[in-house]
Amino acid sequence: MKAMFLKPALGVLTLGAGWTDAQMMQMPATNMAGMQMTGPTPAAISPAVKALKLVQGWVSAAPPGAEELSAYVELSNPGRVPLKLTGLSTSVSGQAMLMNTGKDAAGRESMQMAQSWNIPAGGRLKVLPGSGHLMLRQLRRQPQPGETVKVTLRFSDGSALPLTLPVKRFP
Ligand SMILES: [Cu+2]
Repeated sequence: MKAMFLKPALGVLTLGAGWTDAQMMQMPATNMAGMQMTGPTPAAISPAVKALKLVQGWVSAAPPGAEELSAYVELSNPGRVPLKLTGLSTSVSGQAMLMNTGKDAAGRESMQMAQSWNIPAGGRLKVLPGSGHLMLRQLRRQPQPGETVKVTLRFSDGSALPLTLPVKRFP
């Protein structure tokens, strides 16, 4: 889908600082059109991914100075197509990954990067404390309770699912 935005026209106004509105109005339409740009292609999303329901989700509030933190989501898949979550990106971190958490043979807390997580048709994916988390690294800022964070989940079918998650103090 092609989307044309008016915003680039503001660039023309900035470049032409000093020009009167009347002069701007007289600019040939072709010149104006030449300054227009095609906006970024909207991220693809399949009907199956679009149908996913966010049952719950949040980003942990970051203590001062934190360089990484966890986010959690529970998704239900009402459709007949199994889906596979393969990664994510966020507005607040330079790097984000899927992490499984559990206990090692000695009973110690451990975590391990996951390549993907399946969301069965008619089933749920629970990325919740005790089982796993979305790990946000290289924080650009420390999200605080009351804020929201934009998270984009990526799927093996090429879909990108944008979510807005609240920030909560946890545990
Ligand atoms: Cu982790």
